[in-house]
Amino acid sequence: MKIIHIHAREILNSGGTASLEVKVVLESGVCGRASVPFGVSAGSHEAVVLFDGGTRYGGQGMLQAVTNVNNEIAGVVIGQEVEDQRAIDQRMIDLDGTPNKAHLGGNAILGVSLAVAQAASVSQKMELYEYIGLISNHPRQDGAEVKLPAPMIVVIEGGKHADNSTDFQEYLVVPQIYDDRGVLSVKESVRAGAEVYLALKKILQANGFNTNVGNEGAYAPSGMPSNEAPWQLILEAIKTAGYRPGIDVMLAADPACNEILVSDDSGDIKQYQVKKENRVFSPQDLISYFAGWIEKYPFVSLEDILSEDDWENWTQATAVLGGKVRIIGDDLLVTNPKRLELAIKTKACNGILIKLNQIGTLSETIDTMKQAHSAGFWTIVSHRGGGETNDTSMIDLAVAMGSQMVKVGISRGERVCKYNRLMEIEERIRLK
Ligand code: 2PG
Ligand code: MG
Repeated sequence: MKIIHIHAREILNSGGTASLEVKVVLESGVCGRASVPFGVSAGSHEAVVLFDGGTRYGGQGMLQAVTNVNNEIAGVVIGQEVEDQRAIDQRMIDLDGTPNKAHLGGNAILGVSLAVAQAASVSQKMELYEYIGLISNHPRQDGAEVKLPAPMIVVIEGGKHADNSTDFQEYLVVPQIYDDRGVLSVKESVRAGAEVYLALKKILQANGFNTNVGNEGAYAPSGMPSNEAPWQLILEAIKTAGYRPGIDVMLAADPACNEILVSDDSGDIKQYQVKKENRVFSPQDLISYFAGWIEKYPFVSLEDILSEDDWENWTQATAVLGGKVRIIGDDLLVTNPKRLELAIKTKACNGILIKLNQIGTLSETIDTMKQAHSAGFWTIVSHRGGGETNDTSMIDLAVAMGSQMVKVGISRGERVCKYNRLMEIEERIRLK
């Protein structure tokens, strides 16, 4: 089915600035629609988010990216068969001609890439996760036994995602509630996460902390005595909600250490400023610090415990900690197949965070995820910190590719729509 029309427009994102929505129309009249998010603590190796600069939306308008879709990209995509996802993505990559999509903007390219997939799935009368499964040669089985991604829920946030909170960015819970057959129940796991979140609110209040939420819908309490203190409160919340830490509900952390990196002028000596502890950490100090957390608390994974180019120390961290928990690369890998290849070769980590807009097309994201799974890496598909939208394609992607987890906050509309989509998919798959 041929694409006859493409239209991009500016929309609002969860941070009150602009994002981009793309609509693709087929000759049958079928439409596909998608919108793209971007991050606040983005890594420097990500595909470029093309902002307008100037004064509109504080410099973060997307009119140039909109124009790029409606003119240059439309020129190479209109007339193409919508089912040729890979060829369409490649046309846009070639048209862009830069290694990081700086010319057209990763936001412009991804908007089209996802809207094309949406239109194709509607045209084929398939759910998006079924269609992505088909084009990635990853056809999935339906039925009661199917394994779905577990929710990884940020419940306390700091760093760049909140003011006056912790130095580290994300404190997460990973509820894993199983049904009678021993299959993970998304619905019950989401409920457990929500109940822990609600219990945590009361515990924070009882301890004199504010419970306003940050960018990702997690609490952003000011005045935490240390960066470790949130874990005690979270463990208490898990128990108060009636769950067993380490059995029903596990923990995960994303300290986002790239954001606290302070290098010397040469960039050779890497140090990390941890203000709450009044200390400057070396990479070795950080590894020992997080090793201490693993001894004390039931973690499944630690993400970005070092900065984005500190390859040698990542390898060391994974050698020391990677047998106990998954070491996840986010800013280190930016969903990029080349960086992932290096990580596999150097054993720099054993899990990858997946964000569609870090690389900028659906086809490249699928390739990265396949490569990760073949190397035994976990894949965790993630929301973005600041400029999120109500698009739920990331959930369909995680289901289609068999990801271990999805990382999303559990309040604010742009987050809950993602869990609601995951629960809807579970119902569809299990009932078949
Ligand atoms: C992260 C993300 C999402 P941002 O670091 O994992 O939680 O944050 O989108 O701001 O980069
Ligand atoms: Mg991260």
